[in-house]
Amino acid sequence: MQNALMTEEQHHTQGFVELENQYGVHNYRPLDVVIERAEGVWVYDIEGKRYLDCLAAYSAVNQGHCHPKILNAMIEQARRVTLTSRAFRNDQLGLLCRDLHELTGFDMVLPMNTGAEAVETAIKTARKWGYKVKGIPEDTAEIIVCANNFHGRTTTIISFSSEAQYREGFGPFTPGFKLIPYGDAQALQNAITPHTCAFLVEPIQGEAGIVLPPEGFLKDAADICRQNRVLLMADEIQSGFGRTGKLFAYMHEGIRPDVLILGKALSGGFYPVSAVLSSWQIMRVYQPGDHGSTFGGNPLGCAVARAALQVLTEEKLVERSAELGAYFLGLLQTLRSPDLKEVRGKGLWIGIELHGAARPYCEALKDEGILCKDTHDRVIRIAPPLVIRREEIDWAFERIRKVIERPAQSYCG
Ligand code: PXG
Repeated sequence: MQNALMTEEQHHTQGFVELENQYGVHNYRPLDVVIERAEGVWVYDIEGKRYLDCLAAYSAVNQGHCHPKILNAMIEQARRVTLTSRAFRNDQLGLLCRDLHELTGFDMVLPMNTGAEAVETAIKTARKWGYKVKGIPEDTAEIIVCANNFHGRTTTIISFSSEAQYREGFGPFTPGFKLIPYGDAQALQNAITPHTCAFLVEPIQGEAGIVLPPEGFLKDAADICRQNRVLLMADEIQSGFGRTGKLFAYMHEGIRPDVLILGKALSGGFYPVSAVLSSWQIMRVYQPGDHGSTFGGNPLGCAVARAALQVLTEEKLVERSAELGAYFLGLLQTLRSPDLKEVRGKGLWIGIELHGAARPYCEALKDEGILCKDTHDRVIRIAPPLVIRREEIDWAFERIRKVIERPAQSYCG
């Protein structure tokens, strides 16, 4: 009905932009490209223009858009049963938990939906473990977090954000968090008290602008946590599932967190599926009724996630990310421009840091057929689906070079 009432104009980009601006809340400032379909690394807008997706929905579509195997799993499961609630069991949840155990080595899985919910779940897990197992006095547990963290948007999570805009106007905040500088093991050591139950960290900071910690930081942090009986909780929602060239980014330093937080690519972008993984010793703090979610562990999500994990393994996406990421980074590091500050990354997760605003470059890249997103004002994030091919990287690089090496003044007007 709505479609029939649309004017000819509304079928074009500006029409959709206006519709969204009129009826949708303005909590984002998207590039004005209206996507109507996608396949693999390519997305298509309503005007028929094709773009190479260099954002991959913030790493949720590592397996590529609309992967046929995940799509089939979703359709088949949707025909059988989609939601049972956890009041009953379903024939998919146990299989997903087993698959995750076999892939990661963690004993137990607590399924949720969005990333923020998984982070909230990890926080609750750490606190309960702190009280029940470590013996921290009730309501005094502390969790250490890092400056410039991004762990989601719930009230508790923004309570420990160091980004003013994420907090402004949303108080009062949840207490019990301590901020330290990212990558500073000594600061972690100094911040620990007998009340500390956990250290929550992104092994590589995504939203902060693809920030790699100094080498050895995670290893030192893991040692400090172990020595002080503090849980190391890795948020691999964006860095996980091959993005950095390892299955998980913590593997670059040969460590193993106590709690692993997953989301995004766990479902290949089809459906929100997140999870918290840990050992039996930690997860046994939960009793029936302590925590839950209507959709968490639902059969549709579990079937989709199982297929997404299979694709990751079968198509060797972790290995691809390591190999093609090094290739892409090597190309991008040959870029020359007075506006360019640094090109850094791991696997297919690359940040191009500029001296000025990144947004105009993202607009220009869009016109060249590449979609990417500025982060922290000055960083262009390059994070294509891990199914990208070498020829597609070459294609992208030529366009990125054209835009980056163009004289800066062409972006001022
Ligand atoms: N942890 C990390 C490391 C993330 O990158 C989350 C948690 C939260 O996930 P959910 O599914 O709740 O969004 C993320 C999410 C945004 C935004 O606008 C979020 C992310 C990336 C870019 C934008 O909220 N990452």
